[in-house]
Amino acid sequence: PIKRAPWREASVYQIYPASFKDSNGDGLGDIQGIISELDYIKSLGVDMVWLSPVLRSPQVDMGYDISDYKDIDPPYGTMADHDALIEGLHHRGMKYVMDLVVNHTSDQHPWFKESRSSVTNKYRDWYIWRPSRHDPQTGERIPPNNWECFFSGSAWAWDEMTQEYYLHLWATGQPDLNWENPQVVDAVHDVIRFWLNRGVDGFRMDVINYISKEPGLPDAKPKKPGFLQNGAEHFSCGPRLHEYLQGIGKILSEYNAFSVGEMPDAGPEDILKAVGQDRGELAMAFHFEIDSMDFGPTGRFEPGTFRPTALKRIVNKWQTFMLSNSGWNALFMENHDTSRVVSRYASDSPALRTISAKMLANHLALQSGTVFLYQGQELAMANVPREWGMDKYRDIECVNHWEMVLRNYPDDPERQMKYRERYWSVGRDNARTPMQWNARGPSAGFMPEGAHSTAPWMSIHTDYPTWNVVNAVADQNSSFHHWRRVLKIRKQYLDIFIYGSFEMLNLDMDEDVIAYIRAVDPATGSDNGQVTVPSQALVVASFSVDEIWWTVPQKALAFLLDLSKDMKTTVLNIHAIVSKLGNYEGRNELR
Ligand code: ISL
Repeated sequence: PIKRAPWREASVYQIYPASFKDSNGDGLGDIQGIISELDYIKSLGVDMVWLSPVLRSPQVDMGYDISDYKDIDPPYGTMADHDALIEGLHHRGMKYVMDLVVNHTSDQHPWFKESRSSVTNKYRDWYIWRPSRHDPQTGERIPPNNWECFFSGSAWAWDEMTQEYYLHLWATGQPDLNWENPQVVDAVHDVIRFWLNRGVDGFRMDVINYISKEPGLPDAKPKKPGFLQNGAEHFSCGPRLHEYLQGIGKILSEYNAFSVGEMPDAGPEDILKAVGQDRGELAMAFHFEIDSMDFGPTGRFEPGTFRPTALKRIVNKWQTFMLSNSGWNALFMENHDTSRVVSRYASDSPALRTISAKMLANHLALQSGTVFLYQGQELAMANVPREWGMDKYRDIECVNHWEMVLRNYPDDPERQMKYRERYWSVGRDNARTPMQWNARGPSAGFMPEGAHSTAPWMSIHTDYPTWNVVNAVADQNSSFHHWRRVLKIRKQYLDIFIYGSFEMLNLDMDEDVIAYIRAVDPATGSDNGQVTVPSQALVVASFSVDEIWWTVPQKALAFLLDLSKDMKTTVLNIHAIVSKLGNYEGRNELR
């Protein structure tokens, strides 16, 4: 059975530092800005704060390209600011989670500068260098394999000086580290210890399942026309991954540190190997089956559609699998790489936007797992305005893709429009517009009053006069207050919502309703083996924009009517709030 642990009960707030709050008026969010809003964060009732990277970086990929693992990037602040942030969090009883980006570094990192300087340099083998191949027909130089970079083009960059290619699964400015080299492993361990010694409580580990590549780096199987192919089958959860994770896990356990791995392209069995409670690796990991549900078969910008029934199946699979195998889920629907959930999965129309945010909050946060809430999600922030021109998009993934589209399809306005539609609906820029603190223009309180000679690094969403922190905090019916209540209920009834069992209802029915029962599990449930009352909860979420009828299954009806008055109100509130289903009136139907 699953052992109790504070991190299972925790909820985590993710901050995207560039867009959270700018304290000095340079248009970029910073650490002092975060410090000034710690009470706001605390008021949500979260236990930990995860910051996307603030370490030294040329910012090719918003700090996911690190050039010094032991210093703060000056636009974000200083080491002293960072220490003060940790102290401010600890003072308020919250923990600090740092983003650890060690699949790759920046090409400006001294290790890489050394590495590329000559084939005999002692850092050469810290990265993945290979000679070129030649096309048998044309004799032209071609890369060592057909892997495609996640940000368009080949995953190999040719280096003129030493006449070899280096591997970069992400931008050319993000060369992949060679974990086969024990010196790299030691260097990463050193970075981990450095921050743990400075008061960091744990790490979110960027694409950590990509660190072990299959020896020989074989060509990827063709999945689409053309030379370049997604090579994940050869670098996701590679042969030495668990050895590397155990090495990290050992250090983490010395410090009792928290960990969450980011693991795209990994299924439940793979992730369980990293998060099973006796594995000594990670506490939990993000999977991307939900996030990629509405992507096309060959990538984010290819058309795909979201269906609640597909979501239902994925949720059911991960919930039951982790619970029955003593693993653990990291629950998220929004982060800095996604679009906004109200726009993406429900509705951001003025009438339905708040209820959509509440519905999604309940659906997500009452599942079994540790909950991750992304900045602005609590405000029901929406995707960027549809009419935005491409000049407003900032993300390298989107910008590179758009360049590729213009290059390859200059005379195909229809195709161009198709992709622009995708940037708007699933592009990463959607989650990156600055936080909207108040209704005051021009920066919605993101920048200090009177400091508007510079523009914010990314445009503010035009809906800020209505959708902002001041309004949300003032309105008890806002999604902000709803998130507070859900995070509280989750902990108040932790035998149900955190350690309880999970049962999906009507798995193959109800296109638009996702309903599940959480119940105290006598095996893990309570410390003394006694089942407390209430012991079960029904969570119903309707993804329909129209009013619909839903029949409460008999087994849920029985305990619904049985609940103590208090819990009944709570549960009914959950219904009323979450669902666009109206009030429960003692019938076996919810409207
Ligand atoms: O862009 C993606 C693939 O199309 C995303 O799914 C994302 O890049 C992937 O989940 C990995 O994300 C992490 O590593 C990237 C960085 O750009 C992301 O911001 C980060 O979260 C490379 O470091």
